[in-house]
Amino acid sequence: MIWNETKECMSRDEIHNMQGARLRKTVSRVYHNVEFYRKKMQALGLEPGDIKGLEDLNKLPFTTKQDLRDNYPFGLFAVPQSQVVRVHASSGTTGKATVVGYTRRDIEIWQECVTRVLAMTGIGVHDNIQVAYGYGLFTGGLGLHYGAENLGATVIPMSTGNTKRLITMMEDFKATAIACTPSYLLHIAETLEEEGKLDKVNLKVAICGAEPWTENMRKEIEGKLNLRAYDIYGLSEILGPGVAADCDAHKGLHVYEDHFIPEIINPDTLEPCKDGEVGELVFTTITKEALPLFRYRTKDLTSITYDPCECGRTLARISRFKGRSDDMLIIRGVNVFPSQVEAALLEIGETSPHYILIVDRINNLDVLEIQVEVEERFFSDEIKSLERLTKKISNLLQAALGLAVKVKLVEPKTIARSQGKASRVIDRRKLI
Ligand code: DLL
Repeated sequence: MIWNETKECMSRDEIHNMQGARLRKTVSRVYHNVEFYRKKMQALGLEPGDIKGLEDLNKLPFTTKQDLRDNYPFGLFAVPQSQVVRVHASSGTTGKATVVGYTRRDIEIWQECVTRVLAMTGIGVHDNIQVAYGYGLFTGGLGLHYGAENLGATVIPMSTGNTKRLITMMEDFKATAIACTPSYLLHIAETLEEEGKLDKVNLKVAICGAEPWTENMRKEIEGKLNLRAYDIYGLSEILGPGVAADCDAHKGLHVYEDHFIPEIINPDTLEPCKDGEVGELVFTTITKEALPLFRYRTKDLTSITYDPCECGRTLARISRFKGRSDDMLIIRGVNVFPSQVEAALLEIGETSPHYILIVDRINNLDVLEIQVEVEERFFSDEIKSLERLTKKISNLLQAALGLAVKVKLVEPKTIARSQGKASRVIDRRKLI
């Protein structure tokens, strides 16, 4: 196994000391260069010298996406424009886009983080990797691209847009690895199957992320494509892809704690959660130059453990994401995450991982309908088998969610496929 022992296998004391020292430096630099944080700290009666180490982290103010929007586009940057070598931005479906910036050093660190992830999955200089995340303002494409190039692998910069061409090149260029969203990889698998090419491609590793997916989905992908699939996490505000990723043990994602300090908080009380307890993930960056952030609230829900991993790494691990707090649906008082539906559906052999949740309000009552694709044969067989399967899925989902749901089985290819982040929910209540 290849890993960078000096950074990934330090003792917990060494990690703490390094984080403390980097935090002190960051706080002082930010205080002097970012008016927004200086004012926030002053309002709390804080001087940079009050942050002596990790034990003082919780004195610092939180940062939210709204703070980035309010300071659009470059208001939170801690360096002059001349030192910024790249910007990325989120799509900003609601309100303004969130803009992030990088100095040359930030780009180098980002590259190194992604390189570590790829090395952790076993990718090396002999691999040909298709990067099929979107290139452009989204961090997925360029993030994976430079990390893979830095590692010395051969990059095939596909971006998204043309699945047939991607498959032709996968075959012709003998791609051994692919990086894309898990939902897009399923679509690629489906297309390979249709074209009778599943055994003509030579993929060994997939680096999937940018959206929540379950362990069942990971196994489904591994089985369909006969490869090893890994989970990569990141967000543009903190870095882009490469903040954390899972190793061969698949027992949580290792956080690159030499650059980011993770915390898990209760999103209602803002108090820290115990290790192993699910809450909102919060990050403080400790090496970022252009856009350092204190205690950024990601809205991503997970838990953390500091126990050493069986792979030998000592870095903290966050569990596979349950979803985002703003993805959570509240239906007749019950909290529902799309990931719970996915996990339950994938327990049943006859369904595919293509599903959508539709929430509606009928006669003042919230109703959840789950549409899921099932194999063609259920539609050609006698009607009873379809009814039987509908009943089986309804019972299973009711038990998993604690809520009665309406299940509609649909034919293959009915639910729209996505090449980027999949959209799994239509909430018609918001449209009323
Ligand atoms: O999605 C960065 C990325 C690109 C990560 C490629 C991995 C691979 P944003 O567009 O800013 O950045 O979206 C960040 O996506 O807060 C999570 O809600 C979600 N997300 C990202 N990776 C995962 C993952 C990129 N592995 C938001 N599992 C985050 C679950 C993920 N959710």
